[in-house]
Amino acid sequence: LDGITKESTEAMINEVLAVYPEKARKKRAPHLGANDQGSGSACVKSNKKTVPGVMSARGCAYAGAKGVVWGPIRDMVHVSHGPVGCGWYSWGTRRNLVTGINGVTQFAMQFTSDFQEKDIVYGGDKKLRTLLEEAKELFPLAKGISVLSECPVGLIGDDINSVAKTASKEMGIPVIPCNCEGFRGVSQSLGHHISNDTIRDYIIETREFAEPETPYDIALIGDYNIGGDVWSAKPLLEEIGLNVKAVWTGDGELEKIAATHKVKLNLIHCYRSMNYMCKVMEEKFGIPWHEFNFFGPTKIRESLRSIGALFDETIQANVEKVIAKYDPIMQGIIDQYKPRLDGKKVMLLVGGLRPRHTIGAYEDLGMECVGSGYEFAHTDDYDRTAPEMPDATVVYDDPSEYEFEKFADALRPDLIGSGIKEKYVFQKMGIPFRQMHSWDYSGPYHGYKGFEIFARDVDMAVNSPTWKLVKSPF
Ligand code: ICS
Repeated sequence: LDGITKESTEAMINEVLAVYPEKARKKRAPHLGANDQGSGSACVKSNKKTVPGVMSARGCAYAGAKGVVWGPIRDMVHVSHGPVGCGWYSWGTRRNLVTGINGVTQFAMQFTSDFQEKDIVYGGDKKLRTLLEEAKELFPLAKGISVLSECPVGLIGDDINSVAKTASKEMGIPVIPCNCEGFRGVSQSLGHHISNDTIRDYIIETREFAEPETPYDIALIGDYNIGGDVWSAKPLLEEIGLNVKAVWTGDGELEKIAATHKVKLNLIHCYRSMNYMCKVMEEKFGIPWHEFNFFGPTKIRESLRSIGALFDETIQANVEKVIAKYDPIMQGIIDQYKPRLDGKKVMLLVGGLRPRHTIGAYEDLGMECVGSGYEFAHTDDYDRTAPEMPDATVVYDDPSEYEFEKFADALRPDLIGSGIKEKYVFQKMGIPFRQMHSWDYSGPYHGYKGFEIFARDVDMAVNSPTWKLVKSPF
């Protein structure tokens, strides 16, 4: 990119690191780097404990289990087991939308065991047992119950596994214990892994699909229906002739997830949160898996063709028909918004997937990504990021608020895409912002349907006349 070289990026990083005490500087330095696009491998270290004392945007293992993997399954009761706050503050905020009737076919409510002091002192197992029975009585149509442990449950040594086991037997529905206490690991990422393991141990292979098998049976893995993403991605996969038999886990159904060992192919959107189960299903049932990206027409086109290549000529012909149908519509959107966004610079910091997945969509609109990073990505995510980011641009892993602000000050982006904790800081600095976790109360952003909304939202943020009224401290 214009004006960005390996030297300029490294100088910028060194300037930011210079204010740290030596010990902190040594710890943070390997997490900040200049992208080496050609290498195709990570330029930073990752998945390490956050340096104490700095502001991190990370979440916890409970968040990765309750908020991310389990919460979106619509026909189960998900119990936040522990004090009330974790359940309350993780209720509805991820915008993983669901269909159905609340309390009848979907259960998007806050269920918590609401630990009090006496539960901490005497243990909460009895309370959990009572709660499970009450939940079953109040919501007899729920297909199962997940028990998601908050920190105290692990600290006091409660045995939720045995409570769940007996309750499940006596009540006749799956009760799944998930030991996802927030203190485990270094971020929400371990919560994903623990939840994948729990699906492996308690769910998969316990059901069969009702309909007969076809060669086109697939599962859509790692789409959580944020702002309705699944409702854009699933019909698109169906339009090319595939049978989407299960969705993990956006607007998901327990029994379909449980029968996924019968599909022919797993198509995975969010690699970070669900690569574990794809690998398990490959090893155990011989199901191949394939990564794809439904952000922006360029990546959608590439993805549809790469998916088609795994099937026969019928699907491949359908893919070309679908591309030919949507390309002109997408070009219309690009013609409308690109003149307003061409050459604008964007910086990204989101969880573990979206920074690398959305770059192509910004580029479709003529924008350039000048900085990118993750809260909790691992080396395999940074490897996948290298070819997507322009060469020599800055990559930051679990950056502190200070680092992110200093990079923004140096790079002066026209847009920042990150989370709620960053939003108001940057808006007060006069920088347009989009929340790229919740789609800023908009969405869907996946698929062809999503690109139109994405383009409108980005234009609305970048070109809003409001920015003329903000006095930037820069
Ligand atoms: Fe995957 Mo926020 Fe996903 Fe990703 Fe994951 Fe989280 Fe969200 Fe973010 C997620 S599963 S909740 S795509 S829907 S934990 S936006 S890695 S941080 S980038």
